Amino acid sequence: MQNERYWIEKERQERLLTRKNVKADFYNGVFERYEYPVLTREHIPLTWRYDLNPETNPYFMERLGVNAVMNTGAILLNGKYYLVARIEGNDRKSFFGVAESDNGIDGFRFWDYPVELPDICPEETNVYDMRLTKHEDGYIYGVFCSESKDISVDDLSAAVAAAGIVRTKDLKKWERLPNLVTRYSPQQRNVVLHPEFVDGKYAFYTRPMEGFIETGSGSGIGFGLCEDITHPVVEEEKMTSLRKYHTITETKNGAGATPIKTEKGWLHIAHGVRNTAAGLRYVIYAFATDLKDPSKVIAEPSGLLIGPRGAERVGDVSNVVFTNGAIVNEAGEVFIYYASSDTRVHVATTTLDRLLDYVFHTPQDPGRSAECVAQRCDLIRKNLEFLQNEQNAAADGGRE
Ligand code: M1P
Repeated sequence: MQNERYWIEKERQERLLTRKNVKADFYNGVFERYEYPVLTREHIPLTWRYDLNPETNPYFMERLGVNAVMNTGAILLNGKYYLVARIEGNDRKSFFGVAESDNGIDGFRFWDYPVELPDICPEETNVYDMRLTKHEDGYIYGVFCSESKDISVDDLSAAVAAAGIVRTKDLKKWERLPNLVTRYSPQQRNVVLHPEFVDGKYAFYTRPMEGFIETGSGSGIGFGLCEDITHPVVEEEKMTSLRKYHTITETKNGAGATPIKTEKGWLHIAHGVRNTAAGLRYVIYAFATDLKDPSKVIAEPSGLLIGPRGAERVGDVSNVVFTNGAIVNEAGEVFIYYASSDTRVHVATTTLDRLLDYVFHTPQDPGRSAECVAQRCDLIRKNLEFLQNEQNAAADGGRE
């Protein structure tokens, strides 16, 4: 017989899973925020956490607790919205789970089992942050961070980050390929596979790093080509979106969602990091690259697209928003999945038209306060003139 508490918890979870999401009272014209996160640790099935047998779990305790659900890869398949979430156990190890929804804004439910990745790297300690790419070769690729202990130094917390690669057709059976080798970057995180061949080769967005946390001289998001995805090597990385002094990318940045193809260019939704007295602050920004040369930035609006707001600001790693997945549906609606403070997952919605308008018509960062204030005064002057003209036209209309 089930423990009575099971039914209480089951009912409570059912209320959470069936709760309708509603647009939050937030407006900036660019995207909508939502009242509720789309995934939290409370969404994790009870069967993943509790031993339901009262003989072996008389107190109905969580035996394998889950600490956080965050950073999700995202994909639309056969009209359903799928997130491949980073799930962090109480033991700090992350793994992946697939959650499915009919509409992309609520009702996400995890499948019965988490993803069991082929275990081909005995030294791999942790895996996280999968980006899903529907590639023109017919596979869905998942590129994720594969983390191992750095045994070359005498430091217990030293680690090495590499890009792990898996591929699938159905998110159920996963084939693991060797980790990506980047000839000149000792560490890699935030690696994303471009959905199309470039010059007949697989193309990766990379993030050259000198250390596990610090990018060192790594100057931004990199881009490199790879001949053979089954023996993935990137010999050369050139730079795309750069880190810049006194901007949201000063400390580091990294590719996020798989780039979205539009008639004006590839749309990228990435993250930028700056340092503050309160620690690192992660925000989400957007830019576009050239359709023929996806490494060439052709538009980069000033500042952040999504920053941590309200309750999003607090969590295991506070002051962080991070994305590694977005979905565009057939109606041109865009769903940007982002985690806040490494704790839970939210959705922001917009449309392709609005995102393109944002990316191509938001002014660039001129780089200095004096020029930023001139840029703002120019906007104000034009607005005041516009309002005056409107007023004049209304007054003229009244006189006629
Ligand atoms: O803690 C914030 C994020 O830190 C890392 O991002 P980056 O490599 O840019 O520093 C990632 O580990 C990410 O998972 C995490 O959300």
